[in-house]
Order: sequence, then C-alpha cells, then structure tokens
Amino acid sequence: MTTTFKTTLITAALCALAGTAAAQTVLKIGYATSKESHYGVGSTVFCDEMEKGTQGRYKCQQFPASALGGEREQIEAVQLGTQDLTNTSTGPLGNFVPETRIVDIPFLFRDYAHARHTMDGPIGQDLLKKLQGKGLIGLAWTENGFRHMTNSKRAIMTASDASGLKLRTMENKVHMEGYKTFGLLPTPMPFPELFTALQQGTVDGQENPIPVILASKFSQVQKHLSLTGHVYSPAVILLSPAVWAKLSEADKKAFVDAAQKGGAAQRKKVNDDEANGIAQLKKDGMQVIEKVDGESFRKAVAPAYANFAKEFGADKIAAIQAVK
Ligand code: EAX
Repeated sequence: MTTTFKTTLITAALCALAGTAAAQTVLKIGYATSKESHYGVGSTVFCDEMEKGTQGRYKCQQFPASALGGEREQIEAVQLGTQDLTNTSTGPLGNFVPETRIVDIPFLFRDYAHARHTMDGPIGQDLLKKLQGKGLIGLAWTENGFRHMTNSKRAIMTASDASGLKLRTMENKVHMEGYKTFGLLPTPMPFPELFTALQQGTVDGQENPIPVILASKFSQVQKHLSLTGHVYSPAVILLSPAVWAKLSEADKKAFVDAAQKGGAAQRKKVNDDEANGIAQLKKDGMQVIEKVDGESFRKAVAPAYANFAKEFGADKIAAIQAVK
C-alpha cells in the first residue's frame, strides 16, 4: 500500500466517524408512565421509526415514569424548548390550547372506534394544527384511553354512588365541571403526586384508563374499580418548535410518519390492556364493577352540555357526535 493511499483511507475513515458524530442529534422525550406501558410502547416505536426515517441523524433519549415532571410541566418545557418531545395526555393541554378541551367533554365519544375516527378525521386533524399557533408542534395523536373510576371507599354503580367522593382529576376544567354533576368533589393534582395522595388518603379516588391503572399499580392503594368509561383521554406527541424549525421537509415528514406509527402501536397496547388488564387487576385484589349504570351518569351530566355548547359551539359538539 502506498503512503498516499493509506493517508486517503485514514482520512476517509476519520471523516466518516466525524460525520456520524457531528450529525446525530439526540432528542429528549418524556412521558408519565413506565417504558413497558402504552406510552412507552408508542414512544419506542416513534423513536425507532424517526431514527430510521432520518437515516440515524436523529435519535431519542427516553424519560419514562414522569422523570421530567408532570404533564403540564412537560408541555410547558416543550413550548419553551427546554425539552424536545413529550407523549402526553390532552388533560392539561387545554391550558395551552383551549380549543382542544372539546374532546374532554364527558360521554362525548361512544366507543374507541368513534373516538379514533374523530381524532384521525378532519376534526382531530384541525385541532392538531391549532397547536402550532400556541408554540407547540402536534406530530400525531396517540392515546391514553377511556377513563374509569377507582376509589378506596365503595363500589360505584350509579352516579349517586360516586356522589361525595373526593376524586383526583387532571388539571382540566372541562373534566372538573363534568364530574361535579356526578356529585364528585374534584381535586386537580399533577400525576406524579397521585400515588402518594391515594396512599395517604388525601383523596378517596382517581380516574384513569386501564393501562395507567395497571402501569401505576393503583391496585395497591385502591379497592374499587368501576368501568365508568366516562370520558375519552386522547394523547399526543408534541415536538418543540425550536427543533421543528431546523428540520428539512423530508425530515418533517419522517417525524410525522414516525409519530403516526407510534400512535398506532400505542392504541394497540391500549386494546391489549383493555382486553387483559381487568383480569390482572382482579387478581391484584381489586373489586371490579363491570356493569355500571351509564345512563345515570349521562343523565347527570346532560345539563352541563348547555355550558359546553356555549364554550365550544353546539354545532361543533354535534359534528363530533355525528362522526360514524
Ligand atoms: O397520561 O394525569 C393523568 O391522570 C394522566 O392520565 C396520566 O398522566 C397519563
């Protein structure tokens, strides 16, 4: 081998090394529950696909289990650009983008198919675009799931059983307004404080989808679970505008595609947990009321719909209800 050829080879190898090192950007993504939970499954698919779609120029560092704080804090950090990404429920999102609160109305969605079609269709996609005006990039809707009530006091079959219980809610005024009609005493609190609050009896109960109840081991601190399914809890992968602004058109598309794949995987995990999680929670000692009197809850919340119509527009609510 000639010296010149050797030099060329070494230079090429060094350039390749420097090239990869310089071009790889690590983005921080945070979410509320464990890496094994629906948020972890969805985020991992998003991260893998995003890395592939950008030929390894972008990759994630994951922060599960609220390591970067509560969901409101994380949304704020993404807005400020001190955190790159979060996969979060829309619970606190209405504090940043008020229009999104419409999806937080209790008993608005009939079932998963209805909710998912709405989020994936023009109504959901329009809402996603609204985020941009508030300094947040919504890459794709993911999912938390239909929320069910747990508590340490009694079995809830009807709305009057719920009456008088002190229930932790998300920092979401539409939820709080709705739950008051069931006679509940809503107590907003960031998620990372919830387990201890249940353990110490600061609140009697909480409401969350099965995947969250499982992942957070609420069976250790709550006796009763009622499958109230009283509200749908969408989730979303949010990206900081500071990162978005630096992406090429091709990379933007790669991020969005990856987020949509992450969302699909997250929904599949929600399905699996809904199918298998209730048996697990029973095994863990929870008393589960599967046949809740949904009509009693719907009747209770019906008068609050007048206020929701004032806030969001009766036509907008009806348009969601009309989605097949
Ligand atoms: O998004 O705060 C909540 O109850 C949320 O459902 C939880 O953080 C997962």
